[in-house]
Order: sequence, then C-alpha cells, then structure tokens
Amino acid sequence: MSGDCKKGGLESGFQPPFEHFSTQALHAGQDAEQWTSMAVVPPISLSTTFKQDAPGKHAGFEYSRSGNPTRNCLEKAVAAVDGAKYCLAFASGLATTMTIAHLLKSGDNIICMNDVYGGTNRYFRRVASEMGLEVSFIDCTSLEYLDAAIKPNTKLVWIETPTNPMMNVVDIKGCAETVHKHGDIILVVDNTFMSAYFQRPLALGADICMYSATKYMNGHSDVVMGLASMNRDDLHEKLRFLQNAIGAVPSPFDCYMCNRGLKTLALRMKQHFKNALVVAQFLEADPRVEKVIFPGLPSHPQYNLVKQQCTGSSGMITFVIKGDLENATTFLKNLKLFVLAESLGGYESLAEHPAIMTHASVPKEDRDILGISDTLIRLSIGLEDVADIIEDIHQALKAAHPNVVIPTEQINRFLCN
Ligand code: P1T
Repeated sequence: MSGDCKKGGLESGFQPPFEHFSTQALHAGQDAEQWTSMAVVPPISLSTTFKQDAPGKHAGFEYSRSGNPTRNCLEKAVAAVDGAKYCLAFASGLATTMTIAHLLKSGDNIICMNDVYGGTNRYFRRVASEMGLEVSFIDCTSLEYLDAAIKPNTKLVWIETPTNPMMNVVDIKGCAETVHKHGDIILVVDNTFMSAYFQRPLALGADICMYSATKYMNGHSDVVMGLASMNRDDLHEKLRFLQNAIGAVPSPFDCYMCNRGLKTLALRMKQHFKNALVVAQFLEADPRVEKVIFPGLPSHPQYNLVKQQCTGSSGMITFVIKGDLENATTFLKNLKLFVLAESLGGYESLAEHPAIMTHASVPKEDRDILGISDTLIRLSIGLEDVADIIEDIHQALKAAHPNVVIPTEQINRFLCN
C-alpha cells in the first residue's frame, strides 16, 4: 500500500484507518481448505459458493442451489431410511410436487388420487392444469377405476396413503402393478402421513416416494420442507437437474434441523402410534362420537391392507363428532392441550377442521363426495402423556355435548393406559 493511501481518515483531521482492516475482517481465518474439522454433528454450511482449484475443478460443491454439504447429509440420511438410492430435498412439500410435475410436458395426463391434501389438489387443479397438464382425479383405492382411467397420454399417477384427511388407504403394490402394466408411467406416493418409519413405498413398487418433511420427518413444527426419494437413475438425474434449474431448494439451516429431527423419527413414531391407538379406542367407545377413522384400528375398512403394507400407524386420527358444525366448533374451541392449528406430525397435539381449514380450497361438491363434512375433525396426536390427551378431548367433548353423561369408569379405563 502506498504511503499516500494511508494518509488521512475519511474526514480530514482523523487518524488514518488501520491497515488492511477490511481485507482482514473478510479473509483472516477463513481459508476454505480448513473445513474438514471432523465435527461429529453436521456443520451448517451457509456458504452460497465454494472454492474451485481451477475453473470447473472443485471438491464436489460449486454453488449452494446445485449442491450444499448440509443438504447432502440430509439427503443421504433420508435415502437410507427410505431404502432408496437417492433423495433430493426441496423448499416445501408443494415445491417437491411442483418440481416432480415438471418431469411432464404440456398435454400429458396426471392421475391424482381424489382424496389428497387440499394444497396438492389446488396445485394440480389450479396451477398445473393452467400450464397445459391434464389432471384427472380418481379414487385409486379401486384398482379397477385406476386401470380404466389410464390413457395413452398418462405419464404420472399421484397417490397419497393414508389420505389427508379421510385416512383412506391405497394399495401401493397394486397401484404399481396396475400403472406399470401400461408402460413408463411414474408412480408417486406421498408418504407424509406414515413417514419412512411405518411405510416404504419404493419397496412396494413406487417410483418416487415424497414427503412434506414439514410433518413427521422433521417432527418439531419448525421447518417447512419437502423430500423425494427414488431408486431409478434416470429419475434422479432429471429431478436433480430440475432441483437446480427450478431452484426450489431448502436452506442449509432447515436441512440441519430436519437432519436432526430424523434422528428421533423411530422413537417419535412409536410413541405417536402408541398414543393415537389409545385415543382412537377412547373415541370409538364414546357416544358423543359418530365415527373414528384410524388405520391402526381393526375397524378401519382397510385394516388388512394397512397390516400388509405398513409397520404401524402414525398419530393421525380423523373422527366425526355427533351433531352439526356448532358442536364441532365448540369442541375445537374448548380444547386446552391441543392447539387448534393447521399442519400435523409435530411433537405437539394439534386439532383442525378440514372443511374450513386445510381443505377449504377443495370445491364443496368434491368435499361432500369425499365426506369432508362440517362435523369432520382431524387430530394429530402428539407425544404428551396420553392421559392428559384423553382428558383434554373428554372435556372438550363435554363442552360440545353437555347433556351426554359419560360414566367415570369409562374414562378411567383409558387414563390408566
Ligand atoms: O406444507 P408443505 O410442506 O408444502 O406440504 C404440503 C403437503 C403435502 N402432502 C401432504 C400429505 C400434506 O399433508 C401437506 C401439507 N399439509 C398440511 C399443511 C395439513 O395441515 O394438512
């Protein structure tokens, strides 16, 4: 630095600035070569760009949208728990859906299960269809309906199982056989409700297993993210290209959080199932309740299929309260431990009203056909002590149906679980 440059501060009369201040603040201690610190816990790699030794010669990462070390850790862990060769992470469940839809071209047909998350329905019906994709909503619990709906331009079949919110169970193996008989049609299974712990769609013949990782896979209601696992090299290559080309990627911090959440997935899912089974049995025995839909109950119409394709059931329960919208609303407003909120799959118990909340974007006539009525309530059973969960549901049901008296012994049977 020349002597002249050191002379004078910004304002005349001040001392000159300390030498190399800005350069040191930016570069001292920051050599890219040192980040092999053998940390046991994956570091959050926030750098958007990565040093190259020569143009195009790098250690595996160039730019964080195309690949990031923290995201890489998560993708490898999820691929392993899904029994998959590959996994790709996205900015949300719907960003995953949108990226997968980009595998298709204008004029192609998508068959979507008629009972899916309201946002998935909205995306296919109001966004994908507007961009030239043809979407048919079919009840895929019937393999005959599915088979009959497949057309020469059908390129993708999208199922969700169990479905949100009606908890219908779709035969994944049956769908895979039906779909693949017609040629190269991609079968996607939204595995959000079961998580990788209870269901492995790829082993049953699906081509892509996707998640809203916002739910069980992260499990702490503090990350919005999506995941897609697959075994096929060609699908991985195309989706990895689209992940970078579209750019709907999650932040390194969210990847760190989800990677951390995944470590307790098995423990959480076992407890969600255990708690939900007691709650489902309690609701089933309750005269204030019309109907309980829980895949882990023998009364579920597809219980045998659940036992064939799943290793358990999650904390998701749907039930119909007796009465009308007012009874449903009174129940929801009186819950104390449960939080009245959208979403699911976190450690905390949540309750919601699908017709008014998560599935309001589904046309009313379709909701009526599916059974998404004013008295339908969805519970996401959390990890609290099950006696507290039961007591909360009981007192809210009491507020909704003050004239129905429940013998104490009946409640106590469930509190002792
Ligand atoms: O919210 P997002 O991460 O974009 O995921 C969308 C999504 C996809 N698939 C299923 C089965 C889902 O349940 C969701 C999101 N669902 C809710 C927010 C909900 O309360 O049902």
